[in-house]
Amino acid sequence: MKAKVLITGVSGQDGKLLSEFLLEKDYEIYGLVRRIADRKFTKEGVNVIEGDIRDTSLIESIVAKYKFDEIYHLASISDVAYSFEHPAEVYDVNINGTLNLLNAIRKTNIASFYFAGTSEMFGKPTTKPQTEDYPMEPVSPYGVSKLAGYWSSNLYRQAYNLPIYCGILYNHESKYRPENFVTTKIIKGVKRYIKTGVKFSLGNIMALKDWGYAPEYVRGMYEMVHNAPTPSDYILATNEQHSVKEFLDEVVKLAGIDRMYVDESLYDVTTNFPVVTFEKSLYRPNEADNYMGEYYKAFKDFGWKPTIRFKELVRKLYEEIEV
Ligand code: G4F
Repeated sequence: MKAKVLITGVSGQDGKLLSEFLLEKDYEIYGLVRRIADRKFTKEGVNVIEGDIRDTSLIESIVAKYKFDEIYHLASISDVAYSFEHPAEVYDVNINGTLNLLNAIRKTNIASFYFAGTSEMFGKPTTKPQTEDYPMEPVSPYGVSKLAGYWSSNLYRQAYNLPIYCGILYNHESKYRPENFVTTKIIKGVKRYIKTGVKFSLGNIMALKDWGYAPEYVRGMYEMVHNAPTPSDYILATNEQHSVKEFLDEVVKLAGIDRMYVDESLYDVTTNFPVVTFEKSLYRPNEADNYMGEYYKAFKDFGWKPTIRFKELVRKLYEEIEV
């Protein structure tokens, strides 16, 4: 009999990648989708369940009916800038949605439950690299909401002896990232400039992040819940740090643009046209940065390590993302 898995947030980047990964492993896959978020979502091999993670009775009934072997809880509002504009909605979805699932699995014999934590829970670290026991002091409503989900997952793991695994994932990118995330915004913006000559805008390009390739991170989620010696918390990251400006410079180089920074813009030296302007209005009220994650615990416990490093990541994304 095939193992049954539920992926919440199956229409998001990680949900799509994880469902592709688990299809190869012959799982019976169920994916929870909030239609309001993704009306047209279908994927071959995925049984789509429509519903809102905040709907307590729906979540309880789905978990009781299908008796999943594994649940990967990836559903959340994950746009950090949006969380500053709509904190109440973000708390509601990210915290109450997680609680609904945690309460539902208490009544089942699930083999494993994965909670999608994030580097944003660390806030603005003062030292690097960060390990799993680095102080968690989030600086965005999104980070606060994820920390509440993370602590709730830890609490349920301890109090009820549940098989709950928490990933603490640093930025991880793929062709499935929408344009409200900076990697896709930069690649599409530069490609559009080449086609049309139209510039685009960015916010704070000095922010320091640890970027990896998302397909390797969903493999890490699977390996964590299957091969970790006991349910625990694990950082998945690259242990490298790069600024948004470095990412932009790499993309501009791949596009063959000879660049020059003047005041608040990046210019194409050949045409003398601006390619990017930097706008204070796109800065966040608080910038969460200085990220660099130490993935040693994941490597030691279940052999996970990233193989795609910064320059290769940018090149792959540049090739994979179309305008
Ligand atoms: O691509 P971003 O929007 O990702 P961010 O905020 O780091 O969050 C992502 O990674 C987290 C860690 O895994 C996740 F928890 C979260 O859910 C999400 O997946 O922004 C990256 C950086 C930020 O420092 C931002 O201030 O780029 C900077 N930035 C500069 N200009 C911009 C822009 N970000 C966006 N989205 N758009 C800009 O114009």
